[in-house]
Amino acid sequence: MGTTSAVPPNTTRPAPRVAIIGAGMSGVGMAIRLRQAGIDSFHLYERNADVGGTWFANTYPGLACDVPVRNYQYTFAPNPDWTSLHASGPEIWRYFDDLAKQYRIREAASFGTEVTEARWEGDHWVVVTDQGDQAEYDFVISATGVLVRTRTPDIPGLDTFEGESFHSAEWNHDVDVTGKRIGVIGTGSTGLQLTKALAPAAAKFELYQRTPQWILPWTNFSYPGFVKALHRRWPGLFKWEGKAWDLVTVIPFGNAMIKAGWERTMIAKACELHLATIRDKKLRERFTPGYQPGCKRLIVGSGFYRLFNRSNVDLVDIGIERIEPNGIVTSDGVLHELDVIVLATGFDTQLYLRPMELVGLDGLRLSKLWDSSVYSYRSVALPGFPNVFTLIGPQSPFGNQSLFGVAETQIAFAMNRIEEWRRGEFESMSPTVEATERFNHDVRTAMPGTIWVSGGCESWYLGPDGTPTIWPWTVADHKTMLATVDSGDWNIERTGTSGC
Ligand code: NA7
Repeated sequence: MGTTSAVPPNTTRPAPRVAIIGAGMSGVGMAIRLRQAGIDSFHLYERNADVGGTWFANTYPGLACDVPVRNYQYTFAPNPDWTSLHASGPEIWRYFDDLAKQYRIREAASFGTEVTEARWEGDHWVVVTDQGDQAEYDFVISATGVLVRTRTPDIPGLDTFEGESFHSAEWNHDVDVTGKRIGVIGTGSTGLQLTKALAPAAAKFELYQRTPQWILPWTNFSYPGFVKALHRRWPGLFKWEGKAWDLVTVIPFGNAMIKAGWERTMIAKACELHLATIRDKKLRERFTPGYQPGCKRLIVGSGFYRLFNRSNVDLVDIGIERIEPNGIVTSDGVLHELDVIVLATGFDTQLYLRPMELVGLDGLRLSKLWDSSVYSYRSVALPGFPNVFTLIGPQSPFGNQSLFGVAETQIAFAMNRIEEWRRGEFESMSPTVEATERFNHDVRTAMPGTIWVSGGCESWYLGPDGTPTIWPWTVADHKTMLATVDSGDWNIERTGTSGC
């Protein structure tokens, strides 16, 4: 098996039929790469009504990305017109909208359509949807995302609340929250952004905190017009700015997550100094986490703590006992009367492709393979499922990284295999069980040094047995491990062979 070749092959083989499941960041990226390679025989399936994934579904006030925007875009489709270092949710969605138009993504997509099953039929896949359609493909690309299925807390009486209540990812824009009594449950990145956006104009704002979070102080700034003009005139500047942000943020953050060292110390110090800006000692104690910074996904931003000096803003860190028609009752028996309750309670992060069923070689089912926990081969493939590649699937590098860079590495891996197939170099390939087990053994061995294990917290990175289901090395390692195919790790069917 070779490495990269974007050159169309000298072969009479028909173009590969590719099903892309999900039209979010990674699915759209894959579709663009296929178009750029002259392969139009692909189809996207998307359960939302349009492209964008997370950036389509989430529309809550204050939504923004905490990764510098020059690193939060495809390197093969840079945008010179970003308005600020940290782009807002609507601006990121417009980026996808523009790309969808430019690369005719929507005409190759079924929206409002969920894939329920994909079956391997010996030499091709049959993809079945909830609309009753089915179609045949040579490859299945899973691009189903990670922060997708909302997690609704199991609080007694939630359904009896007579005000407005919704999850942050299902924002109800018919509700005018200005001047209302608002309770936000959850203190992740979403809870922080909502607090900054809603607290100033609320009659009363209460943030319900179960676990305090570390917050890295950070600021945003706008790009002046001349910077955009420069970027348009000399697109090469993007590379330098992207590389600079890589050096200042992406690489040190990545290193801090996986091993002890100056990066971890520096990030911890910055968070501690930020916390120390709270003058009121009692309030500071209530905001002080009991675990190391980075163990839960680090929150990035400034201006949050000082909002709690306002008379209309309160931190509620007494447990929630139940919800009544008029508001939330805490375990001290106090009823907090509210008009709106927002559930910023996160996502079920261990589902990935599920509830979709994949049926692979010898009737192997994904639900069986992932019975006790999700896993993969090097974050891109699954044993027993030929010609399936996963983007932003289990064991991808997640901790405070730009998922664009991660997805690009995985897309390049899938594209290289598709180009090889196009040249007739193989019929189907899937990683061996042994190689997958070896990879997972290496992952488990590397985990204890990571902040997600040693940091002493519960987080959405952890699988059911408490082991993180994410990549324990650097993004550079991820790139290296996916630059080539270790052919001994794969069952490869070639024409006229029964595997090697
Ligand atoms: P997160 O980061 O998963 O945060 C969810 C928050 O909701 C977290 O503070 C949880 O507390 C809290 N939570 C969850 N269930 C409950 C119940 N039952 N009661 C009280 N509090 C609860 O989700 P976000 O949407 O903020 O961010 C998701 C990702 O988006 C983020 O990591 C970035 O990648 C961007 P806990 O800490 O579990 O005690």
